[in-house]
Amino acid sequence: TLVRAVVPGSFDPITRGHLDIITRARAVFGGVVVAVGRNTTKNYLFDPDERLGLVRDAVAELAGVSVEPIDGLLVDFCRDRGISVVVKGVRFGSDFDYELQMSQLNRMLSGLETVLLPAGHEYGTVSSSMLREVAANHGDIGPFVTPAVDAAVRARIGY
Ligand code: COD
Repeated sequence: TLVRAVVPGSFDPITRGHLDIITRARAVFGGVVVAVGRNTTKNYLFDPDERLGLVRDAVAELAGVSVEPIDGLLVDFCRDRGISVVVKGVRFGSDFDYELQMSQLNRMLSGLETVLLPAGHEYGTVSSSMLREVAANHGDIGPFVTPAVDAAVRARIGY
């Protein structure tokens, strides 16, 4: 397929769960644009440029995957690039409720379609917020992230 998809997220920081969704989205679609955005209800550990840099590093080896920041609405980001599909990962029921609500809003705003991928079994329950909590208490998040993300988190928190 030549159809490209956007995989949006906060990526604070990017985890192996996010990487699984990005890799699987790329296997289904002809190209993937990873959009590093802002959820105004969240407090971030890393600023937008840091999150963008960590995502770029994590996907550097994946062919057909590019990374860009989103400033405004996801629907405008997609329209500007001629992309009509967004891919999201779903871990548990609460993700589904949230993604269902966002997908209906996005489709009413611009016709943007959402494809939900079930989380993979290996990293399916990992969340950036839980990893931030583990790291804040100086735990080891190494198995769940890339070495560069592990180093960046340790440097930020100081352990
Ligand atoms: N396995 C599978 N999927 C996962 C995993 C995992 N372990 N961890 C996370 N995911 C999925 C999430 O379910 C989500 O689909 C995606 O990965 C990104 O997750 P986060 O937590 O990094 O990102 P969010 O949910 O904070 O991102 C929100 C956006 C930035 C996408 C959203 O706020 C947005 O679209 N912002 C732009 C402004 C806008 O248009 N707002 C209105 C939207 S209606």
